[in-house]
Amino acid sequence: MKITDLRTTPVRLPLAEPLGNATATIHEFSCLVVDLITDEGLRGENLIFTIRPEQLKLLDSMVHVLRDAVIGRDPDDTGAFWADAWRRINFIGFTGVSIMGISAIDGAMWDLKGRRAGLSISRQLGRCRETIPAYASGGLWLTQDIPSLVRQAEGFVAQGFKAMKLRLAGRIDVDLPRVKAVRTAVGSDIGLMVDANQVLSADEAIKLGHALSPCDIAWFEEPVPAHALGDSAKVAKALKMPIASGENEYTRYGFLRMIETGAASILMPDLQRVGGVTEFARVGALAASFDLPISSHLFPEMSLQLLAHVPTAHSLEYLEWFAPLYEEKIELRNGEAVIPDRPGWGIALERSAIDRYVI
Ligand code: SMN
Ligand code: MG
Repeated sequence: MKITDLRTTPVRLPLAEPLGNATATIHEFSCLVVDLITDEGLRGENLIFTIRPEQLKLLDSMVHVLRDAVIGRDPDDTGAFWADAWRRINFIGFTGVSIMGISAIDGAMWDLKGRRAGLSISRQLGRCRETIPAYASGGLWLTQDIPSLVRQAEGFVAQGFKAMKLRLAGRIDVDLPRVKAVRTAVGSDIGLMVDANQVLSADEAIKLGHALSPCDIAWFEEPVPAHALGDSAKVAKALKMPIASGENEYTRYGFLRMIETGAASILMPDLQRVGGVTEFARVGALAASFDLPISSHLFPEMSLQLLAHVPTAHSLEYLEWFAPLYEEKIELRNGEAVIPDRPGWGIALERSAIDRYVI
């Protein structure tokens, strides 16, 4: 069996309510569906996205630039594709859009390989578990006031979530009352994470971390700019609460630097930025070598397959952003997500929904 075609479909997914973190207010997602087709008519699929519509053509171009690395290959040869694509991006760079292009094709190839074998991606990689704790991340935005935060946090608890994440502004006067209100509303048994989306200096982060520590913070995410690994390590040393980071990190080399510098003790690879299934699994092995927990960033429907496999998997970031594009919803049981064991990703894109939102 050989891969004979690569197709992309641009999709615009509008949001009912804008959502805000410390760096952006998001009104819509600009997605790219990536399909690989074989000479036997089998198809493998993947999804990447950007929050800025004007960047979508860049993602699309990058995927097509890597076309020659995948056309003609056997779908099982994911490692060979990855190595070939890596060699091809030498001149344009080993991070950023280059890796997003690799991720997009790599994931579609894994889906194809799984469908061909009749096995889930996690079964092909090797499964460690059937379920994974899911934390509620689709809410508690900066665009909400305190009564709305409290209402939503209580709703998450009622849905069975045992943990949730709140976005920070990066200012003690703004953040402390918000975090306190949510902690009071959910009680002491619920994990409460906070995410500063890189807006603080190390000293500011240490001050804010100390101010928030009576609220029993499960992790402090991206306190400082993602590239400032030394600053992140300084924050990690100064605070008792764990530092989580990695959504803006690329490939195993990036995660190795994070580990070596002590920048974070909870690693958060993102399927689109880390380098796809192939590289997420490698980062999983790297994390396991240091006994460091892994929590996935975004893409919950697909990340489940990796969290099944990674020995030190900690939690799933659960949100329903892309749920309208999928045939099935993630099954939640008492705050845990059930990891599908159906061929490929195990949760397929709904083609009529793609047609509805196509640009
Ligand atoms: C996040 C990432 C992208 C858009 C909005 C929010 C956030 C997360 O950093 O961790 O989900
Ligand atoms: Mg984050």
